[in-house]
Amino acid sequence: MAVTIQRLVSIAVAVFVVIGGVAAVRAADSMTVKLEPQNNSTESGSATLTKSGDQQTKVVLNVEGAPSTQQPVHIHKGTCDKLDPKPAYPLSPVVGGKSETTVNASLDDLTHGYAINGHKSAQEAKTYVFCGNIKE
Ligand SMILES: [Cu+2]
Repeated sequence: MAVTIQRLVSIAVAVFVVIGGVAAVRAADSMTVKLEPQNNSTESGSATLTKSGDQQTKVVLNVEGAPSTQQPVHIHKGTCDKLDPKPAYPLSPVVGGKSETTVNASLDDLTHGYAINGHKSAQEAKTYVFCGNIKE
C-alpha cells in the first residue's frame, strides 16, 4: 500500500516536471515590436523586449532617423490608436536612436494592453513621433 502511494506521488511529480518543462519552452522569452512613424516623423525602428527574471523586462530600442538630442519614451497603457496619455513605465530617453531600460513588469503583463511611444522632445512631448503596440 505504502509503495503504491509512493509510486503515484513519483508519477505525479514526473508529470508535473514534464508539463512545467513544456510550458517553459513555449513561453516566449523575447519579442520584437515594430515602431512606426507618427505625425509625419521620419523615425521608425524596433523595440526588443527580453524577459529578465519573473518580474522584469529588458527593453532595447533601435530607432532610425532619431535626432542626437534626447527624446522621451515610455510604455503606455492602450494602443497606438488609443493611448492613455499617462506613461505606465518610463524608459530611458532615446539618444541617437538608442535606449535601454529594465522595467519592473513581466513580459507577459506587457503583452496585454500596452504600447511603446516616443515623444518629439521634452518641450514638445505632446507630439508623438513613433509608436508600436506590444503584442504577441
Ligand atoms: Cu510616452
